[in-house]
Amino acid sequence: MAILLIADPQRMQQWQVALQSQLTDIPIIRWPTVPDNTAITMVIGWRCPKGVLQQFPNLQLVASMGAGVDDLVDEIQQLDNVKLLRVVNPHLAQDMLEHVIALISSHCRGLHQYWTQQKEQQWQPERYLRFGQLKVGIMGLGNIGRHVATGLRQLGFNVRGWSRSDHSIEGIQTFSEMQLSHFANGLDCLVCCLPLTQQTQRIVDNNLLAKLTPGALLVNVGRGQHICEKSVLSALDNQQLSTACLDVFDTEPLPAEHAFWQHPRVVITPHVASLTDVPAAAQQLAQAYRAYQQGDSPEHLVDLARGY
Ligand code: NDP
Ligand code: OXD
Repeated sequence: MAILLIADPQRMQQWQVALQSQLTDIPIIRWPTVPDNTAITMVIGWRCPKGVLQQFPNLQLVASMGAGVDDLVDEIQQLDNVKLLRVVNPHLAQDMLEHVIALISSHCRGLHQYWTQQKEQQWQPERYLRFGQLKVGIMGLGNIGRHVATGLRQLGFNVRGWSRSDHSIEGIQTFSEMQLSHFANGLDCLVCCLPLTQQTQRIVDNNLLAKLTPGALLVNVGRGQHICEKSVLSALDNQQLSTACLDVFDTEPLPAEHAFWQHPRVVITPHVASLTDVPAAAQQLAQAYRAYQQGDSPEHLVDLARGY
């Protein structure tokens, strides 16, 4: 029995150290040096090359090194009896909340605009917005979105949340799948914390953006494929959006020729909104591995039919 890591060398190095300290009796191997494919019972990966998992005939568990599993779901569906796990922990949710607070605060205070004006030595004071004046909508109320929604509520924002099923969260107006347009109507800020599935692909399109208050802020921390890029660019150009803060992209790293790089009102962060805390995540996955070996069901299994 052995666990195989598949990711970039730096990530594999961190994970190997963290996992080996939890699972001292299990060989932790780094792709692509695999002495015996039949020994691999678990793969822990990030952006695994397509088709690679089929090489391991005794594979039982696959885990994502992050919260998102969109690159793994299709492949696991092709394999017999392989379970998929993802990382869930409070650090991921809190770090995401802090990222979102930074962006929305900057929007309220016009910081992005002032940084641009500073380059031209322009002095153009404008009244700022108070947190309580903003209606913020969070798409996705899972481990991350729910924490972001409640954290923003505690800061005084008016918060709405949208999810597939019904949720009840104190102080937050919640909407379920069929109520998307009602949810989006009149929002000053839209934050996407969704997982990528067939249902959520390109969900931020012309129709959705048109429901927001003119001059709204868009924050995408889900996946690049959640937004329709053309719609976002045209909403920026016609002032329906004042700023788009994008952390995730169709292709990462974002290609050099992409229009987002040069757009004065696009704020780009390189998929760092919330980074996996490797020791905490390794502890979760080591426990899952042990539980599975003992015949118990590990925590945080992905529902393959739902896709998240
Ligand atoms: P969860 O699975 O815990 O939550 C997903 C939420 O999305 C749930 O509330 C779910 O609804 C809702 N949802 C799913 N499908 C739909 C749909 N069709 N319509 C409406 N709501 C839907 O995921 P996490 O909160 O842990 O993570 C969310 C995503 O955040 C990840 O998949 C990843 O893409 C992204 N992420 C990005 C990071 C970054 O650094 N940029 C870091 C970590 C994560 P319901 O509650 O009803 O099931
Ligand atoms: C992600 C992550 O899913 O970094 O994006 O965890």
